[in-house]
Amino acid sequence: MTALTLYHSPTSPYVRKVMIVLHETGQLGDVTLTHAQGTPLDASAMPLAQNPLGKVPTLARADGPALFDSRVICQYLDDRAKSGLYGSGPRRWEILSLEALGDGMLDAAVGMVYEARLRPEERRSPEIVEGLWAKVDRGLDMLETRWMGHLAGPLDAGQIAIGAALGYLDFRQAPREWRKTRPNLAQWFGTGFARRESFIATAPPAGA
Ligand SMILES: N[C@@H](CCC(=O)N[C@@H](CS)C(=O)NCC(=O)O)C(=O)O
Repeated sequence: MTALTLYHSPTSPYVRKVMIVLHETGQLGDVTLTHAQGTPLDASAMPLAQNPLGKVPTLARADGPALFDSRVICQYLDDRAKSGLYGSGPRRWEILSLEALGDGMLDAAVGMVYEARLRPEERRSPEIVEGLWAKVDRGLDMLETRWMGHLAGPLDAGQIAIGAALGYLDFRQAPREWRKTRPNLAQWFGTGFARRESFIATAPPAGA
């Protein structure tokens, strides 16, 4: 079997996607985890030789170039385990779109955290923060109104991305109360996805 090293941070929702796939496909034992954490302001502890973008997740392989980003890694792991998380036929396009939606919501939510943490207070922009939240908000509305049928189906990579995104909203944006106007999505998450062993086992450390 190929030696795999995953550059990992326990608070990264993109890493969480990959970890959920590893759990769900029974590949956890095939991967060594190496801690890496950084920001656009300090990439010194990031795997820059493997990923010049200085981001996690990055998956180093003994038999080929490192893989990034989370979408590529998740597809690689799915292919490696032949687990079918990306589906086939028309459903594949739905799954890829759902994953793109989850990742895009994450990009906006992570951007909000960077704005608050990395920028000095006097240079922060409430307009940018609200503009980023508006992306998340519209994404949540679309999930509630158009995607519940798909979410009710068997586990796939799109659902994993949405689950990781909702988990991150609870972790970093709880005061925004995303559940308030999305009862169906809240139910799918609370009574289904969030109860999966893979999701529980990959929770970010409290207080991090
Ligand atoms: N599109 C990437 C995003 C990865 C990402 O932004 N990861 C964050 C951690 S949550 C990171 O490494 N940030 C460091 C930086 O942006 O410099 C993916 O899906 O893997």
